[in-house]
Amino acid sequence: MGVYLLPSPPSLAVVFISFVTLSVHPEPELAITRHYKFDVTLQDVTRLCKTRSMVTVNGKFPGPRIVAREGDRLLIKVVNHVQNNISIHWHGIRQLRSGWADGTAYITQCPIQTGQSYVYNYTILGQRGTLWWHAHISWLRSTLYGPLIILPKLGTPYPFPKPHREVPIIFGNLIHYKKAIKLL
Ligand SMILES: [Cu+2]
Repeated sequence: MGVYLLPSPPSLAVVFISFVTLSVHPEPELAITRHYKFDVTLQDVTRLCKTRSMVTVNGKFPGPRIVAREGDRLLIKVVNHVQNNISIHWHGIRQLRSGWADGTAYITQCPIQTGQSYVYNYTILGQRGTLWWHAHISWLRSTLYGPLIILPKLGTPYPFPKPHREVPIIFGNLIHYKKAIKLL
């Protein structure tokens, strides 16, 4: 005949420690997970009176802005609809224990091939301010880029008087290839 041991009930000490832990940390976790989707497509874009076909994210040039708060987790699904291989680098983000999400093609990941997708998954720790994201393969970064804005945690003030308004400004370099070739 076997002897069956019933699991013992939680001791008073365990119950007490759990109660103390809940009492010390009554605030809910404020960090959230934010979802973005980047569709990489070819798009006709007109700038400086010229229209050209370029690789874009969601048809925008510059690309869409990402906004998060310090401590948030970002899940960004990148879907490649163009003929080029793609990877997106999150410039300036410290990839702490998420190096595979850095986006440097052939270094931390294989590029995303035509018709394929990849979900970048990382948490922003100890950083705030305005950074940017850009393609990290070939010269695609010339048209694939956009702002990455990290706000302070809720309830944490800026280290300067709160601005009346914030407007991200991105500098890019648009080359009209026909003229450039003629100059050569
Ligand atoms: Cu970069």
